[in-house]
Amino acid sequence: MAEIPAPDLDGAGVRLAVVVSRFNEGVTSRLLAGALEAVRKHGVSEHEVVVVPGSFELPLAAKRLAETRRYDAIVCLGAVIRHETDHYEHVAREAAAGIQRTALETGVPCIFGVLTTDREEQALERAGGKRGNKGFEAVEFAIEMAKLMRGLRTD
Ligand code: INI
Repeated sequence: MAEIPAPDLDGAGVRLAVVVSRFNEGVTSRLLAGALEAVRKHGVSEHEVVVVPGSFELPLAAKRLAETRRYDAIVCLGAVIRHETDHYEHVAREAAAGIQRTALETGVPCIFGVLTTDREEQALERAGGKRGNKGFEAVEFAIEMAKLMRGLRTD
């Protein structure tokens, strides 16, 4: 068995943008609180918070922010909760695909901090409830990826 090294989570010198969706605000405000707690805990040097109406809009805002080259990583936070129609499927799929495409097209890590659940209760459990806070975790992943990408630079 090989040991996987722990991530470098020192946020000194790291600049992050956090894009958060207003839709399902009862959940996303908790994700944002978790994200900001991680920003403070790990000493992230700079951060900006940008609000979009829904998770479907996360990729476009993330892309614009990535293209400024002002950020080492973009954290995308949202909560997509299943309702009676298949609207959920479209929003969740496009948010996930768009966020990944933005990362691949810009070379700036974009972290998928979007909860996709059947019920609000399950989302709340993962937004500071008994299953942790996906927003906090998303910032830690962003710091790890920012550091990793610096190390992998070819120029
Ligand atoms: N947006 C979400 O972030 N979560 C949802 O659960 C959701 N649902 O289920 O409708 C949702 N819809 C709005 C969507 O993200 C767009 O803002 C809207 O379609 C306008 O483009």
